[in-house]
Amino acid sequence: MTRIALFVVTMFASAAFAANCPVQMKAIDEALPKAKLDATKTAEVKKLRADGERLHKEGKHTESMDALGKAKGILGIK
Ligand SMILES: [Cu+2]
Repeated sequence: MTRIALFVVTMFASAAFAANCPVQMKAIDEALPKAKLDATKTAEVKKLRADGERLHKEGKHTESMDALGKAKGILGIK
């Protein structure tokens, strides 16, 4: 029973993450042109954004959200 419940919770969690990654990517895409970052930071955000998209496509939503979260951190958005 516990295992099934855990599985169901995991499924819901990954579905939520799956829907959330593109939202994060969009937020980054919108914030990046407006952000006043130096070249190094901009490159870092772009790299994390690209990593996030790749991980999302690979189904690694937790890792994707992690990378996208870091990019948002640099941009100073939530
Ligand atoms: Cu995802």
